[in-house]
Amino acid sequence: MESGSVLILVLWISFGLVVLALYFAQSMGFELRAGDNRVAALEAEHAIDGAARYVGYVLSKYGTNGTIPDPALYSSENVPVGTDEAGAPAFWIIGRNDTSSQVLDVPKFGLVDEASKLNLNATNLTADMLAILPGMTAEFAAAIIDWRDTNSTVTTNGAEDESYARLVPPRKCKNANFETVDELRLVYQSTMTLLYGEDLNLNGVLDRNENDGDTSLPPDNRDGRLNPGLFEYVTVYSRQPNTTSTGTNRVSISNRRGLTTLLTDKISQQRATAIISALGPTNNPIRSVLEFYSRSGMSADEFSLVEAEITATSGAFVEGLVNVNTASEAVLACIPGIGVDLAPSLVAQRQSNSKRVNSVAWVKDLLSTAQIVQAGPYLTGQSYQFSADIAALGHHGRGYSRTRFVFDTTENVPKILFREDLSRLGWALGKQVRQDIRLATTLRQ
Ligand SMILES: [Ca+2]
Ligand SMILES: [Ca+2]
Ligand SMILES: [Ca+2]
Ligand SMILES: [Ca+2]
Repeated sequence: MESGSVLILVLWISFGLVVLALYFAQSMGFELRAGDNRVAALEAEHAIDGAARYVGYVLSKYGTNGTIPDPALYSSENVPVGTDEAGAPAFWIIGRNDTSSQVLDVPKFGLVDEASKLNLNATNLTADMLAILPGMTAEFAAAIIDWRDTNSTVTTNGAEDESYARLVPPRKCKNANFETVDELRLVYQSTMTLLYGEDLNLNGVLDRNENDGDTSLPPDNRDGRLNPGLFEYVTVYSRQPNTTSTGTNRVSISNRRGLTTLLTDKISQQRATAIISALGPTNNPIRSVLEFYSRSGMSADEFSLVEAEITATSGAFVEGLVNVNTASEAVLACIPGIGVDLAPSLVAQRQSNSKRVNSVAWVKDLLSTAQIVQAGPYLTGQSYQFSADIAALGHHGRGYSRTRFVFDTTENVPKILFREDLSRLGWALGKQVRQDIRLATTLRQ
């Protein structure tokens, strides 16, 4: 029996300067006794805390030096907490599919790489890039850039103080970096449809109410495919350190002397000389690690020895690079030099290539020299921030709680940068988990 009633509460509340939050609650279709439910809800919350500690352990063991933990090495689905008896509290880590094809209502489980998304604060992010994302408008893309840039000059289609002054209540354009992705709610002409699309519970899969047209929220086009909103594609957390695994500074690709030392050390003096020579004259600057590889004439094996040791930028961190090994087709389509034409072939290539881990090298074979020059400054093969979107149930499938954490691995010990309770978005574990729990409950009775 499916629950027919979906209760959606929408409360816009403001606090502090002007912070708006949107709350949802969806009836879960379980028969719950109030007291037992409270216990189960507490168990679910404790399961989430336990899961967060587990994720910290997983990242410290399998997610060091920019590595994405292999999902085969950790548990992310129906993981029992406290005891492994049937009906114990359990958690799930809601992940994302590597492919654009989706099975209706079946989430993928695992950690999500924040570098798979566009970073709203990346200095090389443009309105034109954002506008390529599915469902975006040129106006909202430009308003995002105006919200973030430090000037008050209205860009084409954009919005600065004059536009915000007309809102009720009026507010100022921030003119500074985004601190959270949720801040997008404050940007001029922000709408539920732009931010959530059809994915009202932000789980990356097409739930029943997201494929029934206007029968229940959200409005959707009932086409059997999930059209996510902007929240699916953007982050504020991705950044990688300009230091190596041993804590020393990476070598700048414009520092020929430093490169010679590194290449001699990692490969050989003879190859170092040949590689430096292949880079060409120094008045033709190299703009990215990918372009360096393309010009160097190195083999993929040679490049793998130095890739994590070199950088194209100064400063302690590089902000907002996109990991070409995890980014969705929609995100790759926004990258200059890749675009909507080449993004599908990149996704197809990486799915058939097991040697892509931690590297951008394979991209060289799919792009022209001009495309490499354009795309290189946006791309990386390393990731240091991960979301753990944890949903949990108390005993016998009762209670439901969900919290999303963002972890940072740039220091030795993984740190939590952000946590947000998403329980208000309602059930996000899909139809199968719900059916399994009902079946287990029925068998118990
Ligand atoms: Ca501005
Ligand atoms: Ca969904
Ligand atoms: Ca709907
Ligand atoms: Ca749809």
